[in-house]
Amino acid sequence: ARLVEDLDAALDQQQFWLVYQPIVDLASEQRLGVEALIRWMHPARGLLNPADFIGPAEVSGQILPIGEWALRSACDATARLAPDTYTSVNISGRQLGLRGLAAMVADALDASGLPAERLVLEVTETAIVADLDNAVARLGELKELGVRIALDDFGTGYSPLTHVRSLPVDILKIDRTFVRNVEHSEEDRAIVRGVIEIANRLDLRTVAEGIETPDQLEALRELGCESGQGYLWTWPVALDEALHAAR
Ligand code: G
Ligand code: G
Ligand code: MN
Ligand code: NA
Repeated sequence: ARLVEDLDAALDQQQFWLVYQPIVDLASEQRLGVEALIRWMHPARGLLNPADFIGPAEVSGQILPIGEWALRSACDATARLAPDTYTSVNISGRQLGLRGLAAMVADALDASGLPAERLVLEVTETAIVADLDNAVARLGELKELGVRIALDDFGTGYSPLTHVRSLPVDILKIDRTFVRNVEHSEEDRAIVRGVIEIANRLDLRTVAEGIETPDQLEALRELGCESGQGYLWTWPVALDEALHAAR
């Protein structure tokens, strides 16, 4: 069967689950939050990563119920198991197009008991720029709930960086393509320095993605990046493991 047909059964049959990766303060290496990442145990194909199915699910619209499930599950798990930790959930461009998005998020917070301050929603520049006026309206409604917004994969989109000035965002996530060679590449350091300068000017927080080595950690600290995530602490794992990997 085609993947999108299998996606229909996947929610009913509980084939999705979430893994979590800690987000740490780079100075102290204390955990600030976790990012929730979806996985699919396909009955025939085995473990599938988001790269295998999020794209098709966006095209078919199935990302809407799947994304809602991911958000509600992450809120429930964090409220129960992870006090003092925020949870960061990826929101797809299709979800951003929903007029009822803020109402759904409000209900997920209500149902789970998770305080709004402990929820971060990650959106990509690409999803925002696809329909800028709508995105600004939806993000504004989400911010009124008290949740924070992170710009994911920052620096990889084609939009001018100046867009960020007019967007209701709180956090810039520095894409791991800029982190991979940060300790060796003056060019990559210049880009990271630029992102951090923008963040400081606009009073935004910074999160570096894909930190794998102590040298990368040190380079990012020197550049003034506040927080980060990566295999240096752990790859995405069950929530209780993620909480132990970074305290
Ligand atoms: O989990 P990986 O570890 O493979 O994640 C790859 C990408 O898949 C992430 O950068 C993120 O953008 C996307 N992704 C992961 N989980 C979700 C989810 O619950 N919803 C959406 N829309 N995207 C997700
Ligand atoms: O939402 P987003 O695209 O940012 O999701 C983060 C992606 O990066 C996930 O696919 C996650 O598994 C992956 N990832 C997390 N930490 C590391 C890391 O240290 N190195 C690499 N190569 N990938 C990572
Ligand atoms: Mn993300
Ligand atoms: Na990213």
